[in-house]
Amino acid sequence: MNLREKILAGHRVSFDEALALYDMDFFELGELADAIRKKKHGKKTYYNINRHINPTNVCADICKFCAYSATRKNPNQYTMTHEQIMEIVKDINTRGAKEVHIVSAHNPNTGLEWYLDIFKKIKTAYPHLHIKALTAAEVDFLSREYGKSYDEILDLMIENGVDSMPGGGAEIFDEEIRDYICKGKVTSQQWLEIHQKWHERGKKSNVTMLFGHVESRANRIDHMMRIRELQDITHGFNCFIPLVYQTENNYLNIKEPITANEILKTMAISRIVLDNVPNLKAYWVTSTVNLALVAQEFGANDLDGTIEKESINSAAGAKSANGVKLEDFTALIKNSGFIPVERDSLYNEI
Ligand code: V47
Repeated sequence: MNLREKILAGHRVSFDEALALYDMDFFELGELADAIRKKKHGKKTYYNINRHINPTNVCADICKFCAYSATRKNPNQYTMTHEQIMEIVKDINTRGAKEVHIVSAHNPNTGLEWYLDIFKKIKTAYPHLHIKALTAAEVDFLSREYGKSYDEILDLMIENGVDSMPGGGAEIFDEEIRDYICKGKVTSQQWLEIHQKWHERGKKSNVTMLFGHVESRANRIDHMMRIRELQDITHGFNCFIPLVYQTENNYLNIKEPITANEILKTMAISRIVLDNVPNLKAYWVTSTVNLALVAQEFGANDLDGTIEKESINSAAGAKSANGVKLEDFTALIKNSGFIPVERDSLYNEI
């Protein structure tokens, strides 16, 4: 059985086989990923109506790829009050949002309550809104800053109304690359441990991979393998989200952005390797809307959502600061030959 036949028969690929997929014919690779996508999701492309809120950009960590945190590269520090956050939530609630996605920098000045109380306030006022909040990097920061165990922080999140965890902070798990791009932040092992503990509480989360900077193809495959291994144990990851590195306003100084060809290959390979993760998100914020639409034919079955406002990736050059209109979004999915299906945050169809 050759590799193509093996994949079509639904067999799992090894590290070496996954790496070899980068050398396969581009369209043949796309067809393989598309065949798996069709088997799992047909022509459906999921989206949700969500709003990203990034309540503070003051950060104790210094990740080289980040243009969002307030340091020398971005002197405009801000920290929202809970009243300001509640104003935003009130507004999006009246306009039909089902999910609020809250991710902050690691701000040592606010106190733990500032991070947690906002969830309780949102949940009390809008019990139907799904709160996706706190990356494993934030959990690790809060644990270190306030002398609490991961278990304690995770239990506090649940007590205060967090429903699921976003996939941020995974970056690249390879320790050498990680040390170079974000030394001092949550380690790979800790990131996976936090998600494992979250899943053990019966909760779901996502997982990202930041690529297109200094990592190699082998580093990407290694990243996927570590996800697949944990997912075999917990089955708690809903979605894999490859985030395309944005080149502006940060200290990585990558002159050559990754090509569309390499992005689509990586998407397709992740669909093949991550046979136990149900959804693959083409996050249009970092891939552009156009490429996200093409990625639907390379394994992606989820295009995130309308987003409305986004600060982390737009600070690094992504054209996502003001989101995208719902009618435009669904029309684009339809015009590219797929069926837009609104989902809730746990992938139930609405
Ligand atoms: O963890 C930071 C990334 C992430 C850059 O779970 C950058 O549904 C590209 O995790 N270029 C935050 N990326 C965003 C995130 C996310 C987004 C959408 C959906 C979900 C989900 C999660 O943004 C960070 C980091 O990896 N990031 N700087 C940059 N220059």
